[in-house]
Amino acid sequence: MAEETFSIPNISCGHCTHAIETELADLEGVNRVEGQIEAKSVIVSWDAPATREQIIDTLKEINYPADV
Ligand SMILES: [Cu+2]
Repeated sequence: MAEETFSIPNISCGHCTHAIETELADLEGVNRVEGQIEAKSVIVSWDAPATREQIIDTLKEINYPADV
């Protein structure tokens, strides 16, 4: 299992983290998504078939690009 904390500057409120959590949780293989409003970050745990690239691409698509 992989886990990473992604820094996402566009996070400003609970709606942002909720949108991110919902979208990432839809990806097959993603186990856990925990948004942190104050830290403007999201902790993601995943297994195959999900990939780090896929998570980063999805964040970009929903207009919450990760600062990587
Ligand atoms: Cu928001």
